[in-house]
Amino acid sequence: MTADHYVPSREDHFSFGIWTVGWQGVDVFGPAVRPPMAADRAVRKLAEIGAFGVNFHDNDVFDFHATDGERDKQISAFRQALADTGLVVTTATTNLFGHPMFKEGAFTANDREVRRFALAKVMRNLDLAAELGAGVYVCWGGREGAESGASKDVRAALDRYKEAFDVLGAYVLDHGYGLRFAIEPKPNEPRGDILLPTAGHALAFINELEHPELVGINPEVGHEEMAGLNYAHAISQALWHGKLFHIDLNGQNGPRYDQDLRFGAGNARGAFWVVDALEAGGYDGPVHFDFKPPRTEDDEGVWASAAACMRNYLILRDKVRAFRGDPEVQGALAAARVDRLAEPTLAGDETWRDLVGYTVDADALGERGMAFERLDQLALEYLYGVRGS
Ligand SMILES: [Mn+2]
Repeated sequence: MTADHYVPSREDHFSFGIWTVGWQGVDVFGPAVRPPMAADRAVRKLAEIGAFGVNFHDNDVFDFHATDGERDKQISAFRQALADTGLVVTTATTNLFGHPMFKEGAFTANDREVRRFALAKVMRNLDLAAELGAGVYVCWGGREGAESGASKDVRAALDRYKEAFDVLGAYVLDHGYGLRFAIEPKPNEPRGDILLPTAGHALAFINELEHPELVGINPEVGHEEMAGLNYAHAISQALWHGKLFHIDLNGQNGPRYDQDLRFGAGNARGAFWVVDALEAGGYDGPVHFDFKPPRTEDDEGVWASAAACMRNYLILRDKVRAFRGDPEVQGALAAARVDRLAEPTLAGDETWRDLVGYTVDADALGERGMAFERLDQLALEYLYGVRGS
């Protein structure tokens, strides 16, 4: 393949959070290394490098303390940049973590006034999200959690978490907005232990809501991997439930702090299977990146790292398609009996009665090899670049 083959187009539906390229590099040990970036500049630059859409927190566009006049002015500039570039707002979300009032949580804060304000803040941004045409509203509860045992009544916190989604679901339905919510799980950071820590926890929680049909999940590569889990499996299960409303792609090197590397960096082998799972599972939402250009980068490095997220996705998509289309791989899949799993264990007219006393040649079955190593080596050779293009 030529290098030009990996240039993104709008049809690829790549989107970025405004906060990703706008991250100033403030971390626990040091201050900002880059100047603030207005949302409208982020939109214009993202359009230049081939993105299709954007996602924004309310406070990516206007300050927490903005007056109505300042808020309107910032929203107008954002809206103008969208109109000038043709970029769409795919997704929106709320900053319920930055202001000190949220240090102990938002929807599940012990202080009721904090919870009431948090809901009002989300409702106000839902209006803007609907107005700008977003289809998905992400909820990352980064401050919902605890560092110590007695400080948080987890069962009461889950009651309040449910109440929040029930109220917001009613708000969206009463206003006739075409918005659905996507819960973003994360195991820790900034809180010691965050509620709804993994995709599985969030999927179970959704079943308890008044409007479960309005709520799905937004799993992030790094967040599942911080919990030592397999992200491709997480999105495959979410797709199976019909709950993969959105994705946050980035890179991570195993269980450690949230690295938010560009997509394809970090666990590259995992990234190959992520693209494969999205392709195979028919995911048709925005291909969204939630990463942080490292603190080492200047403005030029920010855009190089954003462009590389899309480029790496396209490179991996090519490799995945070549892998799946290779007759030798298809032979290896057949040898591994992968297709046999699609066959129901019981025939259509059978019941448990047909399995009473069922016998097999157990030793012969136990002796059969599965030929998975050959299959996986073929995938690795595509990834390493010695097969295919
Ligand atoms: Mn992250």
